[in-house]
Amino acid sequence: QLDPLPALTPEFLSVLNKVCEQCYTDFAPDELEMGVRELILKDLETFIRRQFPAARLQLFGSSKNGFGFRQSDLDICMVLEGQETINDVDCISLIESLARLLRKHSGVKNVLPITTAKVPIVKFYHVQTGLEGDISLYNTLALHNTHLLASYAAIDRRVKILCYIMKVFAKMCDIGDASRGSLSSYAYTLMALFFLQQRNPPVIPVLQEIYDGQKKPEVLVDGWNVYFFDDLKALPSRWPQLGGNTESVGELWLGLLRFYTEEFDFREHVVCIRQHARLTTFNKQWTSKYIVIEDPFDLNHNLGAGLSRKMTNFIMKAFINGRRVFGTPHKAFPPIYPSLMEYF
Ligand code: 3AT
Ligand code: MG
Repeated sequence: QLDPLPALTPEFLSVLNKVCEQCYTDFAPDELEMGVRELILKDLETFIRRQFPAARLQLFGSSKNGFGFRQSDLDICMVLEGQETINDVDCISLIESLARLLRKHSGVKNVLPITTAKVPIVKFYHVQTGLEGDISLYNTLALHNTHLLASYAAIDRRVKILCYIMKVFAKMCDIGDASRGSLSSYAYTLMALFFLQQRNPPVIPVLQEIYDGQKKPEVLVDGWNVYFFDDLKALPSRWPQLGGNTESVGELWLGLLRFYTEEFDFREHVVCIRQHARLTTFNKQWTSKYIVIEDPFDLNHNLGAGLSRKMTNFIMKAFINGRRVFGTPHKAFPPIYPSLMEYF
């Protein structure tokens, strides 16, 4: 049972809003830093193309989705022009050759191929910027989900801020590292977007449900439909509720913490950003896990599938503590978090 929260006073709400706004301004990279990422990409592409002339590199993840930190990793996807897909065996051998090649590049260090993961990658460290990076092959769905997230981020400034706070919160509570058994940043971003779609009135629409005619258009990638409405200039005429929600980011942040601790029934429902109607865990046959997050395109993919019971409890406790900390009036929050964030 949760303790009831005191009423939100205007003074406290103003503190909460300031913290939320500052969290965003402190950690959002500027255009210069985003430009540096493109330069690193070009340099790597030029280098790789000396041995693999068909290679094309593209950034995805938080370098592109609008939710990047200064220190976020470089997520890079490589494809070979003129080749549609790659099989598992070729993928692993290409990753290994790529690793051998990158070891000869003087600008990167700690080159490490990881071929046992679901998505094989080569990891590296970029010396001049101190950024970590990885290259995956034919990670096409990730390019599409990056574009989907970027579109949501572009709809309303509060979306960006709230997704940022969610990521900062996850990293600070040590619940945001999928390689150590918790959830990825991507999963937390989906949770924040789902909350914003389910809020009453909603802050954002379900872009995958906006289309002309009776039937959703089909754009197939790896067998999944990646269609979504991305003509954001036309959104006001397609989604009349736009602008209907006028809550501040502070209200929304506390609203999110309350949503996931008081309202959302994890046993019954799936965190699912592709439809507005609630999807049940029974429906998906995903009843053995408590936290169930459906990928918006790969509908067989539950982002919570790898969570142990212990980690699930740890994550839920972080949300419960967050609700208490952010829901209890303070005169000001201690300015400790910028220094804590330095390692991200
Ligand atoms: P950071 O700022 O790096 O923490 P991010 O959004 O870049 O946040 P990741 O580096 O964890 O997140 O992931 C990069 C992209 O890879 C995001 C998404 O397009 C894809 N991705 C990550 N995890 C998953 C997953 N479990 N399932 C499907 N796609 C994923
Ligand atoms: Mg990343």
